[in-house]
Amino acid sequence: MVSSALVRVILHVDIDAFYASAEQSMNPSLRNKPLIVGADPKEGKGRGVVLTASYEARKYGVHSGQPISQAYKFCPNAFYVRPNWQLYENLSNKVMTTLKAFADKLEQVSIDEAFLDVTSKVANYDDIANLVGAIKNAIKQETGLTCSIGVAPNKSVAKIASDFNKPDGLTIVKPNDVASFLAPLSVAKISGIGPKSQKLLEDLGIRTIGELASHQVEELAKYFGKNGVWMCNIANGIDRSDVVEYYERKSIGAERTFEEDIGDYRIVQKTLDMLSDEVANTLKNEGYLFKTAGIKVRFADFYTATRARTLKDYTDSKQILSTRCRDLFKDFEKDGRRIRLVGVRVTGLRKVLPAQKDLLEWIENDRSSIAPNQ
Ligand code: TTP
Ligand code: MG
Repeated sequence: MVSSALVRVILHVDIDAFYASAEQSMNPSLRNKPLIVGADPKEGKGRGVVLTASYEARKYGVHSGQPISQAYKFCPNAFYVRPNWQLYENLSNKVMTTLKAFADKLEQVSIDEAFLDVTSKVANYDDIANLVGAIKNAIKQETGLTCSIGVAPNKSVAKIASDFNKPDGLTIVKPNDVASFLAPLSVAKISGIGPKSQKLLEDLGIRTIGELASHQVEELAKYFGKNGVWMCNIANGIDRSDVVEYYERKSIGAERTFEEDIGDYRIVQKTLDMLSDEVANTLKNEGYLFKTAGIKVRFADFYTATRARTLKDYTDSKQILSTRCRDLFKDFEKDGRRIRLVGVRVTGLRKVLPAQKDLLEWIENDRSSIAPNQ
């Protein structure tokens, strides 16, 4: 146990070049080679973007988000592969399960990164290297992947630290070293300060986190409101936010009991549409996709029936959900009994992680330029 009850030990773990390393772990002939995961480059004419590149390809200036045509200019001889979502999801799950065993609390923040609170697992900050070594070994053994780890007394510093030395890095920032670690770094290193805020800060003469830390908080609050106070705290190494365990929902549902039992099934169908909308809104708000749609029908005599169907792909589409529910209701269309209650429920849930959300949107917008290989 770390001596002071107030000092926490937080790890931020981020897999190196995740999609590219995942491909390399499956296909040894791609290892140690420039490898680009993303759209088809079509000899420089391809549309779409680079999702990620191996560190060997990054040497040529290739990076995430870059147009694939530009990557092709920089590195025509790289190996180009289309994304294999199922592989990344499986490996991500393995990574998270492996990490969980080492942590008091684990918060997954994207497909390849997580915060771990390990305060009770180590005696002091000098004791951390052993734990981190064990974590790196376990991930390597379970998935073939390497990761970079930042250790610090809070989440924001741990996140900056994991990015400090990549790939296969380890950066430990002891409580007494937080200020000197942060001071020379660009404000852009703070997760939550984007290019817009960076520019505004520059107008105030603030480029480094040290400059931000010593700036008058009142002036920051004037420019950025609450955010100004937040960024000043972060720059001063103050971040009390907890590592929050994910609560994974198993299902999302909604149901309606009619005031009077309903004989007109068109009303029941309309109610199913409304419930589908409700469920789809919850899915979107909470960031879930579903794979199985189900309905429940309770007749006036309290006889209750359910029907469910599993789709080919995960989705959060309102349209697909309501169409499925209407299809499922066809089984009861000829029943004739009055209906007392109907419900819609989706199961087979999967959390949409922020990185995946971008990707889903990207695929949606740009289906023509890639052919996912699954
Ligand atoms: P990152 O962890 O940001 O990147 P990375 O793991 O590829 O490389 P690093 O060694 O710097 O951590 O993102 C994880 C995965 O998310 C990445 O492999 C591909 C995907 N991704 C995108 O699809 N679009 C993006 O803009 C970024 C940044 C990542
Ligand atoms: Mg990563």
